[in-house]
Amino acid sequence: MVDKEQEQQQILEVCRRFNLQGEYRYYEQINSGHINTTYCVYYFRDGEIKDYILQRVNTYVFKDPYTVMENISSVTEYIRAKIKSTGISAKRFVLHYSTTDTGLYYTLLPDGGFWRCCRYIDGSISPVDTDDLFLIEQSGRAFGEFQMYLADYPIEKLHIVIPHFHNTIRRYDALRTAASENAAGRLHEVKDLLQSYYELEEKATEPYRLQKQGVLPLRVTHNDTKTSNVLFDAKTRERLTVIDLDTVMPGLVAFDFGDAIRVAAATSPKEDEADVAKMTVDMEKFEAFTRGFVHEVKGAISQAEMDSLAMGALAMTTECGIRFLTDYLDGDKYFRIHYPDQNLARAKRHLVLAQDMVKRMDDMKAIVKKYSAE
Ligand code: GN1
Ligand code: MG
Repeated sequence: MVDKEQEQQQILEVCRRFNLQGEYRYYEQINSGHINTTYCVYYFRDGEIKDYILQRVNTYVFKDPYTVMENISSVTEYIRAKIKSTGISAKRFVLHYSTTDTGLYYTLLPDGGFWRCCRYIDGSISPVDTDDLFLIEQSGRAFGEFQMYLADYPIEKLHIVIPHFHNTIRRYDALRTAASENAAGRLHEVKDLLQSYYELEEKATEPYRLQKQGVLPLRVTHNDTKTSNVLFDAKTRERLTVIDLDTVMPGLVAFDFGDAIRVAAATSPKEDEADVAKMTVDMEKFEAFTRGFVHEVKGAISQAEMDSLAMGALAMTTECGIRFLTDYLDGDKYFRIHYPDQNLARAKRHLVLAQDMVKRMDDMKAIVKKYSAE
């Protein structure tokens, strides 16, 4: 743990190492992510405020953060070159990470902290929980577009930064292990919840099994497609780019689509919504996201992939729910929490949403079909 003064000193040191120019003003912590520690730092230069995003990467989660930065720098350069080749400036449409004097995309502090820095995109916003249909559709376009930018990226170049990340079968195994170990002594509280999640196992693991059978191909995917991981233009509200590229790895289109739906298309976008009675799929939001996403990927993905999208929503909602439940059983070691039972609240919310997806599967599939046929 570092206190406020040490924190400020560390931040100033990181800024110095990344050669941030101008006059330092202040910094603030951004609390929306569950894994890394994120700050926004403000400098004054050429008569205006310039902001930078500094992050201390969580090395409990990302055991080899060097490979994370290799993936990110390679993928962002690839997208930048692609955008530039169309004659447009890529400045606002892809992240730009800073380098140190020695050309590195990271710096290590004496306490072992692994830090990186990127320029904040001017005039951008990233709403954490949105109900806005226009933004939801735009986020669908942003993630679909991301896939398309990387459709011909040499997938074998990517490092697997977290092995078996969206392996839903292993996620269930981890849940069983956590339940049998009962490290935090909380098993008795979650017996019913566990049982309900086990009932979803067969359906939730289907996309993963289809990949193993060779029906669904691996592509370069983002793997963390929350709406809060999209930047929008503050004025036009159109998408600018997707952010949080830590988990860019080989994956299924259905995972990127589905992981987005679990947040973007729920009646409440809050991951820990306590009022579970109101948790259902909001079909208007589902349609908005699908319209955006399918518009981008249509023609480039196979029929089997298109048919798997709605299934992906159920798979990713369930998978994320069991990850929260596993962490609750383990004693909250993985996801950052802001109050004691937050992982439990997250797990309950995701279960109710996943159960509703089972009921609405045919309707969700029909919407995907409608936009893929257009
Ligand atoms: C984590 O750090 P953040 O909030 O972007 C997690 C995702 C989960 C997400 C749930 C590396 O992402 O997989 O879907 O929380 N990232 C990692 O909100 O585990
Ligand atoms: Mg993330």
